[in-house]
Amino acid sequence: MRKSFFAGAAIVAALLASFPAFAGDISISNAWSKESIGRVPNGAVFFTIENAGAEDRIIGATSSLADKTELHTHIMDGNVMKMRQVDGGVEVPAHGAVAFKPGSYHVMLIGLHDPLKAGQHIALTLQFEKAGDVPVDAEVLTLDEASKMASHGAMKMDMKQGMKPDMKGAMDHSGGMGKMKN
Ligand SMILES: [Cu+2]
Repeated sequence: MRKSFFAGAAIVAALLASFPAFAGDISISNAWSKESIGRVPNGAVFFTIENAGAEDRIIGATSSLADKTELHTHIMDGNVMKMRQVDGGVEVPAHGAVAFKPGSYHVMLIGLHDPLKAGQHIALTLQFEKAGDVPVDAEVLTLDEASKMASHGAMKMDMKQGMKPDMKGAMDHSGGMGKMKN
C-alpha cells in the first residue's frame, strides 16, 4: 500500500518535470484595445507580459482582424514622438514583465477589416522565441475607458516633456497611415 503510494507520487513528479518549462512561463494579462471612431483603418492592442521562467523574446504577432499585425514602439526623435515597427522583437526578462502600453510598445493592427466596437473581444496570437504562440483575448474599451488606461504609465512622462502637434498625430492610432511618422 505504502509502497504503491510512493511509486505513484514518483510518476506524477516525473510527469510534471517532463512538461516543457517554457510554454507555461509566459502569461498575458490586462489586454485591451480601443473602439474605432468611424471607419478608421488602424487599431492598437496593449497588454502586460509576465514571464515566470527564463529569458524569452516576443518576436511577432498575428491576427485575422487586419491586413497586417505588427509589433510597434514609440521613440523620441528630438522632441518628436514617432511610431516604429520593432526590429528583432522585445526581450522579456527572466522572472520579469514587459508592459505594452500607450506611448510605448503596442501591437498595431493595420488595415482593420471591421471597426472595433466597445465591449467586443478580439483574438490575436503573440509569437515568442521560446514559448511559441500565445493566444490573447483583448477587450475593446470605449474611448473614455481607454483614456483612463492610457493615463497610467508612460504617457505621464511624455506629457511632462510637452505634447507637440506632431506627437499627437503619431500617437493617435485612429489617424490613419498618413499621419504616422515612420
Ligand atoms: Cu503603431
